[in-house]
Amino acid sequence: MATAFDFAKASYAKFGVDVEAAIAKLQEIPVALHCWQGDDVTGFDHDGPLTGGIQTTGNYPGKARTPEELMADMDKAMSLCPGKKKLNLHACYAIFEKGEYVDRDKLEPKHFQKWVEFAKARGMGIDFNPTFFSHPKVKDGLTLSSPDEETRRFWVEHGKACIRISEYFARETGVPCVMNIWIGDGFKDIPADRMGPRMRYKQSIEEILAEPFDKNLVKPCVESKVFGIGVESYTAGSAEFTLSFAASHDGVLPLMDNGHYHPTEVVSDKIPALLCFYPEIALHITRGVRWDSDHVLLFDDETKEMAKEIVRCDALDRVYMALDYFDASINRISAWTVGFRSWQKALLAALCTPNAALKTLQDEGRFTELMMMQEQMKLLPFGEVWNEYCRSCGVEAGPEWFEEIKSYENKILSERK
Ligand code: RNT
Ligand code: ZN
Repeated sequence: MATAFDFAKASYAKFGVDVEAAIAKLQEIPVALHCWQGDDVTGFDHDGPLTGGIQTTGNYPGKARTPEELMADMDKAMSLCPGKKKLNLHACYAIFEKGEYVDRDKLEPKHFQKWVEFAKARGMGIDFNPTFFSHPKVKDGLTLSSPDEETRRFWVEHGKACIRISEYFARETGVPCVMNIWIGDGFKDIPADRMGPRMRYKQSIEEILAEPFDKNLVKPCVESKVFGIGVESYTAGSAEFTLSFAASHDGVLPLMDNGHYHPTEVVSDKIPALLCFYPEIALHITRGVRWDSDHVLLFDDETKEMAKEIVRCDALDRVYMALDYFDASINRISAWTVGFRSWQKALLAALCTPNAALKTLQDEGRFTELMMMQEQMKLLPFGEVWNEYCRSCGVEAGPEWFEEIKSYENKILSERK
């Protein structure tokens, strides 16, 4: 008897789309899941507040307090998500032995050994981020761009330590490590010198990258930002700064976070622009509501459009995709799961789009028909393809996965007071 999926397959085939090929392809594409959704970007190396102009809001009970809890929570989330995962860590998630502590400039691979074991046991690669915030050595809101040489040096040493750790991750897992440099450095009010901090930031990144590393193993990125909370007037690592830095330094990738632009700018349009010039680029995928609020990713129009661009530029192997959001107002494991599943849906929908046929309509100037067809595509039975994809990955397609969240919350999270 023909199944609902058979009908869906036939509906797509009419438009020349092979949904089984799309499903097989998506199973191979890694997406990095960020550890910091699990504990509101706190980490294990400090007790202070979250700084750097980023904020989590909400006080949902049950946040992870230890490496063991965080790993267990991530495991739970990942077990509910289809697709291939990569682990995304921040340096502040270093794991110290009892009584041990080293500052960020002295971090070593051994402080991440437990994470490596975690990743290897699950067949995952690891991405890494130096943590240039939430630390007493952030001076007047500045790190790598600080005019205070001691401060700047400390953070350069942190960056170098992270290069060494990134290479260790890549060697251990056999998967290249994307190392993303993002600093919150900036000013609340109108600066008297905009170029000075940028020149120092440039010099600092160059000093970090002078640490020897294998370019096939470590992929350094620079992430831009337009503003932060309390840093509204000026950001050292602006879009022009980071793009120019990446363009002028061999092997450095630009990283676009879609929360980091003015509200009418769209990263979906920037992806193909950058792909004209860079062999590889990186993304932080998030959802901003009115500002860079880092809401949980949903299967919404711009999310779909970003995925479509990656797929129709045939760039799934040139774009490193990582999720970056943090919501403390809802169950954090559900937040991870909904966001990861949303990006999987967006990629799957993009892979089930007759991109070549639509491109032909554009190139032949048949814009009336193109509009009609793009609207028509929206009504194809995508839900059935999603169901089949989830089945093929051994996870629940429907809301049944939420039962797992509820019981985990009752059994495990409720014990965390
Ligand atoms: C901040 C940047 C940055 C952070 C993480 C925690 O606006 O998006 O990527 O979210 O490093
Ligand atoms: Zn980001």
